Amino acid sequence: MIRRFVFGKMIETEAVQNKPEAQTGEFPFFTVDEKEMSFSYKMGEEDRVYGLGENVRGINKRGWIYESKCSDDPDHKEDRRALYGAHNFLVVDGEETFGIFVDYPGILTFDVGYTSLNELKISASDWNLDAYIITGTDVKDIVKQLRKIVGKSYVAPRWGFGYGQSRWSYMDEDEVREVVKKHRELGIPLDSVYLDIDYMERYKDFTLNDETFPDFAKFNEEMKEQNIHLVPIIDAGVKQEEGYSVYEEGIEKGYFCKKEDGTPFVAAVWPGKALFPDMLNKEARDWFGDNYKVLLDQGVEGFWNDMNEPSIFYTEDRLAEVIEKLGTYKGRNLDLDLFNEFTGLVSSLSSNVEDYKMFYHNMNGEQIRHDRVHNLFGYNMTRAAGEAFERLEPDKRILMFSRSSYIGMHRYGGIWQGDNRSWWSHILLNMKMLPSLNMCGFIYTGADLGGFGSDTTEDLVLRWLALGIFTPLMRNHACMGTRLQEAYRFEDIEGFKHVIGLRYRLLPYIYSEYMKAVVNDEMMFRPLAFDYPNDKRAVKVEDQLLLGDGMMIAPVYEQNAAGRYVYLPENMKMVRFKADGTTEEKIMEAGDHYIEVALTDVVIFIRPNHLIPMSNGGQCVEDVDFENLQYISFVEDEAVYQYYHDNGYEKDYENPEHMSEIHMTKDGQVTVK
Ligand code: MIG
Repeated sequence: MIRRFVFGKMIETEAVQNKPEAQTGEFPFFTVDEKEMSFSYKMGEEDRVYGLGENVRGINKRGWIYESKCSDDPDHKEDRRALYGAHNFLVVDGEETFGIFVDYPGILTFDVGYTSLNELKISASDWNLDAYIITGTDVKDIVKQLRKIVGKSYVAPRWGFGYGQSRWSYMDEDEVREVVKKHRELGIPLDSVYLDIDYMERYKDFTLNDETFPDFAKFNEEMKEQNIHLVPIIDAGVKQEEGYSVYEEGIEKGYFCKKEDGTPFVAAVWPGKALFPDMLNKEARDWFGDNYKVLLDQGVEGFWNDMNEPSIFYTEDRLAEVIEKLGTYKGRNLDLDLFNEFTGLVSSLSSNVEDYKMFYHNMNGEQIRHDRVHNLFGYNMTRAAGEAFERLEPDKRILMFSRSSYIGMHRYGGIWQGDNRSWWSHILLNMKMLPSLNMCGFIYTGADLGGFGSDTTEDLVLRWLALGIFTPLMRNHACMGTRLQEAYRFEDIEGFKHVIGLRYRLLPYIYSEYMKAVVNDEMMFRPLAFDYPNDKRAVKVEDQLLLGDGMMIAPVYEQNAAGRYVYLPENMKMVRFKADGTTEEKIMEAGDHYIEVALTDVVIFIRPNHLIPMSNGGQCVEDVDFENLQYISFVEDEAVYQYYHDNGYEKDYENPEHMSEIHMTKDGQVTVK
């Protein structure tokens, strides 16, 4: 059951598509403090709290304070409170089990037993919000109910499930050609190459550098002949430059965010002085979206939207202020205070909250200051794109994922997990975010495999790939200046071929589970707690996940580990895919096991009476045979699998013809219904 309660007058986020009637009765579970603008709930000592989408720390969010405040923060450390997204949904599971979704576009705080161990306190910065209380039979049911009101998740084209190679920065056509050639020559599968900001002419959205990419349409053609999709980045800020048509047109029509005095708000981002299109204004959004046509017309079928928190390096006013202050430091002693003041001052320049109060959106004729709707910007940039794709390419699925997001954006695109680091701890963080994101409707997601910032190592890339082969978005991406980390840069090429190749073999299962999660409003990745709620051990496990109904994964996330401990909540079959092409299968009893996992092994666990459909693999998704399947299975009596199979580019997602039922008997007989 979903109950909607209205507090003040919410600024419409359009996250919820079918709003239930507002309730007038008492707000359940929480104590409401209107003055303090907060909801408090007394948690039972053993209650677990799930959700909040993209954020730091555990699957169980207890013991920290989180914020919904879309932030460009490349340090995904434990002491952070917010990353790029604002996902205001959580489920308390314990003495009482219920979900709460706070539909509120400004900054929110979720104190989950941080200030006081057993208190959950949600505080808003303004008392204008809708709060939904959801109760149901269990956590999965509650999640499903939320998903029902916020709408169906975005569906990526099937080629978007192939392996993608990215790096900031591939500077020109030849560099891209080289990446593709290396993969193809060595037989490392590949489906896409991502273009970062350097493909543009001086970081101008919807332009191409015509020296480095002289004939982009032709180049796209050349790539497509090799089954490679080029996926360019689009940034939120539009360069201020006379004669640049996007800028000129935006100014002429008044589509950029403005300051109080009505002049456009200018901030420094990649192109230098830049303006933010008013993504919250329908006309401006339509206009921005239509600009993607420039690239669609040249054969592009996918994009990633970046810097849309929106990220601000600095503004002119703030820079002037800082420079003035710095001037007053002359003659002072060079003590630590001065040093701290000075470094603090300089670092305060970027994404400063004060700057978010300097500009306005025109929402249905009303001027709304940005900070009140901060968390809707990235969402609406991606919505601009998604809605434009529906207009411009109605019959085609376009790959789209964003950095910043809010619940509601899941209808228009996926997300990637932003600027992680080449740290072992970030494999685990990547994994822990998957179920939380799935809860909020973000199913097409993945992290920068190998790590974005810092130098990576061969073993880290391999181990990370061994997780990445399961995530819908499987992309190796790295920051400029870091160690090169394309698979072919390393020594054990066979190992990389094996691990990446396995993705393509597992695709029938991964794609099918993805589509079912979307169509049925379910989660592709779940913590063990959601399926084994009465198993005291299982509910605490945070480094293993269920993938779909039949599979459990348990990636290795420590350097130099020979394997790891795995907890099995029931008897399962372990399947080990080895680099020499052999597969080892072993039925294991419920309980704890130490599993050896060589650097190029991939180990999965199959639940009883389940089967995993697989293919022969391929060099790209196009090669994969989704019809003549092979199976790995653990059949005690009979296994039944609901297989989703479509052509991967059409949009009739809910057509029942895409479903078939695969039965397998104990002696391996397969029938398909
Ligand atoms: O300020 O475009 O998260 O993936 O490579 C950095 C350059 C801007 C941030 C993105 C990252 C991308 C980078 N961008």
